[in-house]
Amino acid sequence: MAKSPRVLILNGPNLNLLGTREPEIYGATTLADIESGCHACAQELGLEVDCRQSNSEGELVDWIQESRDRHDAIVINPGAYSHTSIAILDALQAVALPVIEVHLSNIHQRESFRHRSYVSKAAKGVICGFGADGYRLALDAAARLLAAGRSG
Ligand code: CA2
Repeated sequence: MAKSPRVLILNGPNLNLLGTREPEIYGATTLADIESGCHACAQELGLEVDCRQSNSEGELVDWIQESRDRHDAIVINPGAYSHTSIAILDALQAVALPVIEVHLSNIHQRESFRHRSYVSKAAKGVICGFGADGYRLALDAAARLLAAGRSG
Protein backbone atom coordinates (compact mmCIF):
# COMPACT_ATOMS: atom_id res chain seq x y z
CA MET A 1 0.00 0.00 0.00
CA ALA A 2 1.28 3.50 -0.86
CA LYS A 3 2.55 5.59 2.06
CA SER A 4 0.24 8.40 3.26
CA PRO A 5 1.49 11.88 2.34
CA ARG A 6 2.97 13.66 5.37
CA VAL A 7 1.93 17.20 6.28
CA LEU A 8 3.91 19.34 8.71
CA ILE A 9 1.60 21.61 10.75
CA LEU A 10 3.49 24.52 12.27
CA ASN A 11 2.18 27.07 14.75
CA GLY A 12 4.19 30.13 15.68
CA PRO A 13 4.59 32.38 18.71
CA ASN A 14 1.96 32.62 21.44
CA LEU A 15 -0.36 30.10 19.78
CA ASN A 16 0.40 27.81 22.75
CA LEU A 17 -1.80 30.25 24.72
CA LEU A 18 -4.91 29.54 22.64
CA GLY A 19 -8.04 28.95 24.66
CA THR A 20 -6.57 30.58 27.75
CA ARG A 21 -6.73 34.32 26.82
CA GLU A 22 -8.41 36.64 24.28
CA PRO A 23 -11.17 34.13 23.34
CA GLU A 24 -13.09 36.99 21.68
CA ILE A 25 -10.37 37.16 19.01
CA TYR A 26 -8.92 33.65 18.85
CA GLY A 27 -11.76 31.45 20.18
CA ALA A 28 -11.93 29.09 23.14
CA THR A 29 -10.28 26.10 21.47
CA THR A 30 -6.86 25.13 22.81
CA LEU A 31 -3.88 24.26 20.63
CA ALA A 32 -4.11 20.66 21.92
CA ASP A 33 -7.75 20.55 20.69
CA ILE A 34 -6.70 21.92 17.29
CA GLU A 35 -3.91 19.37 17.00
CA SER A 36 -6.15 16.43 17.91
CA GLY A 37 -8.75 17.72 15.39
CA CYS A 38 -6.00 17.79 12.77
CA HIS A 39 -5.05 14.17 13.51
CA ALA A 40 -8.70 13.07 13.15
CA CYS A 41 -9.16 15.06 9.94
CA ALA A 42 -5.90 13.74 8.51
CA GLN A 43 -7.02 10.17 9.06
CA GLU A 44 -10.22 10.84 7.09
CA LEU A 45 -8.18 12.40 4.28
CA GLY A 46 -5.52 9.67 4.16
CA LEU A 47 -2.78 12.01 5.39
CA GLU A 48 -0.28 11.80 8.24
CA VAL A 49 0.32 14.94 10.26
CA ASP A 50 3.22 16.13 12.37
CA CYS A 51 2.13 19.05 14.62
CA ARG A 52 4.65 21.43 16.19
CA GLN A 53 4.56 24.85 17.89
CA SER A 54 7.41 27.19 18.71
CA ASN A 55 7.83 30.71 20.02
CA SER A 56 11.25 30.85 18.35
CA GLU A 57 11.72 32.04 14.77
CA GLY A 58 14.97 30.05 14.43
CA GLU A 59 13.34 26.81 15.53
CA LEU A 60 10.53 27.29 12.99
CA VAL A 61 13.17 27.91 10.28
CA ASP A 62 15.03 24.71 11.33
CA TRP A 63 11.83 22.64 11.15
CA ILE A 64 10.95 24.07 7.73
CA GLN A 65 14.45 23.23 6.43
CA GLU A 66 14.21 19.67 7.80
CA SER A 67 10.79 19.16 6.20
CA ARG A 68 12.37 18.99 2.75
CA ASP A 69 13.15 15.26 3.14
CA ARG A 70 10.42 14.35 5.62
CA HIS A 71 7.16 15.95 4.52
CA ASP A 72 5.06 16.52 1.41
CA ALA A 73 3.32 19.78 2.36
CA ILE A 74 3.31 22.42 5.10
CA VAL A 75 0.36 24.04 6.87
CA ILE A 76 1.59 27.04 8.83
CA ASN A 77 0.13 29.65 11.13
CA PRO A 78 3.24 31.79 11.62
CA GLY A 79 1.48 34.03 14.19
CA ALA A 80 3.06 37.49 14.43
CA TYR A 81 6.08 36.30 12.40
CA SER A 82 3.77 36.40 9.36
CA HIS A 83 4.12 40.16 9.40
CA THR A 84 7.86 40.38 10.09
CA SER A 85 9.79 37.28 9.07
CA ILE A 86 11.72 37.24 5.82
CA ALA A 87 13.67 34.30 7.36
CA ILE A 88 10.54 32.13 7.44
CA LEU A 89 9.62 33.24 3.90
CA ASP A 90 13.13 32.34 2.65
CA ALA A 91 13.00 28.92 4.36
CA LEU A 92 9.59 28.13 2.84
CA GLN A 93 10.76 29.18 -0.61
CA ALA A 94 13.93 27.07 -0.22
CA VAL A 95 12.10 23.82 0.62
CA ALA A 96 9.70 24.29 -2.28
CA LEU A 97 6.87 22.19 -0.78
CA PRO A 98 3.23 23.25 -1.17
CA VAL A 99 2.47 25.68 1.68
CA ILE A 100 -0.95 26.64 3.05
CA GLU A 101 -1.02 29.60 5.42
CA VAL A 102 -3.68 29.71 8.14
CA HIS A 103 -4.83 32.51 10.45
CA LEU A 104 -7.54 32.04 13.02
CA SER A 105 -8.64 35.67 12.79
CA ASN A 106 -9.43 37.68 9.66
CA ILE A 107 -6.16 39.63 9.60
CA HIS A 108 -7.63 42.07 7.02
CA GLN A 109 -10.25 43.27 9.51
CA ARG A 110 -7.61 44.02 12.14
CA GLU A 111 -4.79 46.57 12.59
CA SER A 112 -3.09 47.61 9.36
CA PHE A 113 0.24 46.05 10.46
CA ARG A 114 -1.46 42.63 10.26
CA HIS A 115 -2.68 43.12 6.69
CA ARG A 116 0.63 42.17 5.08
CA SER A 117 2.06 38.67 5.50
CA TYR A 118 5.53 37.98 4.06
CA VAL A 119 4.75 34.27 4.30
CA SER A 120 1.87 34.59 1.81
CA LYS A 121 4.43 35.04 -0.99
CA ALA A 122 5.45 31.38 -0.49
CA ALA A 123 1.90 30.06 0.01
CA LYS A 124 -0.32 28.29 -2.51
CA GLY A 125 -3.24 29.79 -0.60
CA VAL A 126 -4.23 31.55 2.60
CA ILE A 127 -7.15 30.70 4.91
CA CYS A 128 -8.09 33.33 7.48
CA GLY A 129 -11.05 34.22 9.66
CA PHE A 130 -12.54 30.76 10.18
CA GLY A 131 -11.06 30.16 13.62
CA ALA A 132 -9.92 26.61 14.40
CA ASP A 133 -11.85 25.28 11.35
CA GLY A 134 -9.14 26.92 9.22
CA TYR A 135 -6.78 24.03 9.96
CA ARG A 136 -9.27 21.45 8.64
CA LEU A 137 -9.85 23.58 5.56
CA ALA A 138 -6.08 23.77 5.07
CA LEU A 139 -5.67 19.99 5.38
CA ASP A 140 -8.44 19.47 2.84
CA ALA A 141 -6.64 21.88 0.48
CA ALA A 142 -3.34 20.05 1.09
CA ALA A 143 -4.94 16.67 0.29
CA ARG A 144 -6.35 18.05 -2.97
CA LEU A 145 -3.05 19.65 -3.98
CA LEU A 146 -1.12 16.47 -3.25
CA ALA A 147 -3.64 14.29 -5.12
CA ALA A 148 -3.50 16.64 -8.12
CA GLY A 149 0.31 16.54 -7.97
CA ARG A 150 0.33 12.72 -8.02
CA SER A 151 -2.01 12.46 -11.00
CA GLY A 152 -0.59 15.43 -12.93
O1 CA2 B 1 -5.12 35.08 13.52
C1 CA2 B 1 -4.08 34.43 13.64
O2 CA2 B 1 -4.04 33.21 13.61
C2 CA2 B 1 -2.75 35.15 13.91
O3 CA2 B 1 -1.72 34.47 13.20
C3 CA2 B 1 -2.51 35.08 15.40
C4 CA2 B 1 -1.29 35.87 15.86
C5 CA2 B 1 -1.32 37.30 15.33
O4 CA2 B 1 -0.13 37.97 15.66
C6 CA2 B 1 -1.51 37.32 13.82
O5 CA2 B 1 -1.60 38.67 13.40
C7 CA2 B 1 -2.78 36.60 13.41
C8 CA2 B 1 -1.23 35.95 17.39
C9 CA2 B 1 -1.31 34.65 18.09
C10 CA2 B 1 -1.45 34.94 19.56
O6 CA2 B 1 -2.29 33.97 20.11
C11 CA2 B 1 -2.80 34.21 21.34
C12 CA2 B 1 -3.73 33.30 21.78
C13 CA2 B 1 -4.31 33.47 22.99
C14 CA2 B 1 -3.93 34.54 23.81
C15 CA2 B 1 -2.99 35.42 23.37
C16 CA2 B 1 -2.41 35.25 22.13
